[in-house]
Amino acid sequence: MSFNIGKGDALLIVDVQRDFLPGGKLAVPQGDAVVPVLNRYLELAHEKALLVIASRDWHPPKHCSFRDQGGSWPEHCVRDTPGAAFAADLALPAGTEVVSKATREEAEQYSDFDGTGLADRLRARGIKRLLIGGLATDYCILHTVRDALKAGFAVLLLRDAIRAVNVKPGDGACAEEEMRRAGAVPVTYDELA
Ligand code: VGL
Ligand code: ZN
Repeated sequence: MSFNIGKGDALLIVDVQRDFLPGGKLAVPQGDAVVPVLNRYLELAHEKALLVIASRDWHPPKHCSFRDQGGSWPEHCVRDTPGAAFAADLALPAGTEVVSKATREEAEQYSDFDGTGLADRLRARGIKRLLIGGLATDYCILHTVRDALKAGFAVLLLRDAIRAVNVKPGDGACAEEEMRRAGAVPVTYDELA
């Protein structure tokens, strides 16, 4: 199958931040494994002149999702701290557009589209399809993919470039199944290149 990657496509890299990698404050198992794969997708994006967007979880110090504020996560991705930085080895190009989310104390925002204006920004650029990878499959990837489809974008889910938290075993697999049913097309690098 040919996916004809090019005009109208954008690469959306979700939350590949140090706190989500092994050793980080909310480490996703094997979260670091997405980095070299995403670097290959970034090379493809460069070859095909795709827009590249990188989102980041960008919490204030007392975000409601943190356990000591009554939430369910350890403190993570506090804005302007080293843990909130993108993975050091992720080869984001100079023109990468950054989307910051969950920036207000009182609101959780797992989706890159929630309150960020991202859909309109993409439409204004003529983007019709998104290649989506990053962390974590069962949270920010799931919510972002759902919203992308609802907003009318086609989605290629980069299934070799996502990893799950798996609070319950199987959460990641369930999320992948839900995204597929909703219309996301799972692909691997070799199928695209
Ligand atoms: C995420 C848990 C808490 C994510 C963000 O980026 O998937 N997960 N905050
Ligand atoms: Zn978070």
